[in-house]
Amino acid sequence: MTVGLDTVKFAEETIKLMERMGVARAALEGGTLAATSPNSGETLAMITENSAAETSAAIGRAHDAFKEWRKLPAPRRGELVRLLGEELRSCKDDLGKLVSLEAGKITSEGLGEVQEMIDICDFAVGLSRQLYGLTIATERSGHRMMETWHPSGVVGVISAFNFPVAVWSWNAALAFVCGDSVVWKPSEKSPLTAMAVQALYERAAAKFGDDVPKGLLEVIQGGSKIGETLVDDKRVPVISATGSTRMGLQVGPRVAQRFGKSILELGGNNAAIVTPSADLDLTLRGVAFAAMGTCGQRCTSLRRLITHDSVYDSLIPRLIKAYASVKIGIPTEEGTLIGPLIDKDAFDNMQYALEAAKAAGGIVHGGGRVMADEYPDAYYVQPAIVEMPGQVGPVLEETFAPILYVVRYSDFDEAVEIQNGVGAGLSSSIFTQDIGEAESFVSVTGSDCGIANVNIGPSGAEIGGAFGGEKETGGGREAGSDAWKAYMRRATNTINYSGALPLAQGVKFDVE
Ligand code: UN1
Repeated sequence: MTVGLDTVKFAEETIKLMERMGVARAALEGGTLAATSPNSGETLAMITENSAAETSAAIGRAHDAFKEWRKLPAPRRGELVRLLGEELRSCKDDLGKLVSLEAGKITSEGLGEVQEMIDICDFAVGLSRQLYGLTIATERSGHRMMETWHPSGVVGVISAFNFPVAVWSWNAALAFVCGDSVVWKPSEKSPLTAMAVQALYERAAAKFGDDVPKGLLEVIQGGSKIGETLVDDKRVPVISATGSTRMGLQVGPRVAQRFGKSILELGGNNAAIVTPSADLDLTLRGVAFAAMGTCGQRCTSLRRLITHDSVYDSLIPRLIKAYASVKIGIPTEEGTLIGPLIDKDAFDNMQYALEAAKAAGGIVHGGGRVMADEYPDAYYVQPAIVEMPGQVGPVLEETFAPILYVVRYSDFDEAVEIQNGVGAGLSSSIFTQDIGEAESFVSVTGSDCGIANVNIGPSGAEIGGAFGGEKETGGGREAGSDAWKAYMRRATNTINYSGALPLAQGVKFDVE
């Protein structure tokens, strides 16, 4: 571990930020789970890990809390989320900084993550007055048919390091207004931001008053063992899990086996098609942010650039130049655009993928390690562009690193086929000025992803839309639109006020 002036500064700063947000210093010392900063490799804190038994007890408390919470009118529940939004507003700088320190995001992206939390709180407050069911025409006179939405129960949230707090908030803000309680297992790579958010939640709950039950939010810290405990517990009817497709393959069947519901937000292998009519200046900027932003560690990061032959030579050399000149560094330093990879595993995976790409005939630009002398325990890399002879080898897989594979196409249908020709189905985009191509791309015969954009990259979605994807991305939807329905159970009610008993479908069943 490096112990230089800078690294000591990170730990001190982290503890100060956490204390300001209401986390006691004692909770950051003496535990067995190390919170590490990817910026330096330094240990920021040693926190307490939870056992399976503690996890089970936390689920029990959340279950009890749900039974009380569900009785509150939804707009009253919305008030708690409004107060949480206020806490987030007042601590936006501190929490954003903590995201930068723990997850390695640059300042504007750390702040952006907190803004995403504030936005979903606002959305959920409005939603708390809009949990509508339908009234449906019945075939019987003197009857009314309607649907009612009821809270589901405990929602288990398993989140990833790359959006350590925003993804929790998409789930929790909705779950709370829907009348559910939440047990949250953050990534063991980002436990501190979760602790800070828990403390901010406690502040909001204290302001809310006595009718917020204890246990409405439980945070459990640790690795896959406690994740499994959460996933297997029948008292948790909904599991929302964000992570790799490999993780989803474990979680999905286990939850299904006990007839729980899962909301899976898994891997993405997101592409952009650059057509002959694309505005190349706009495309360049769109591609640069989507592919290099967050050091390529968003589920929505751009990984494949499907480029028309006619624009290849005007765009790709410019892009290679932009890649070579982008500022890589400590994410909180002014002007930095690319922070570190999360850890050594991420770096190794990136290098394997680049080797595999070379073996498959790819030409690699960039991709090497930088700043290793200064920060031997941190993994800063030059983002990589790889010119590929086709969609083969590592191009078919998601590697959570800043690698952009470029492939050529000559025919529009072929481009859409390449776009859809991978296992994942999260996000996609097209750069074009041709309205026919744009419409085709978002049409039934176009992109098969949960997100399909025109003239913006695949990443950086707003919370107002439903977020998630198809195929190996898992099919879940979170955040906006009607994603709330996954957090509630639906009842269909038929009410007979006729005094007679006409049966549906004209069935006769008369008894004396
Ligand atoms: C993720 O990477 O898990 O669309 C979520 C985006 C963000 C969310 C990404 N709003 O890039």
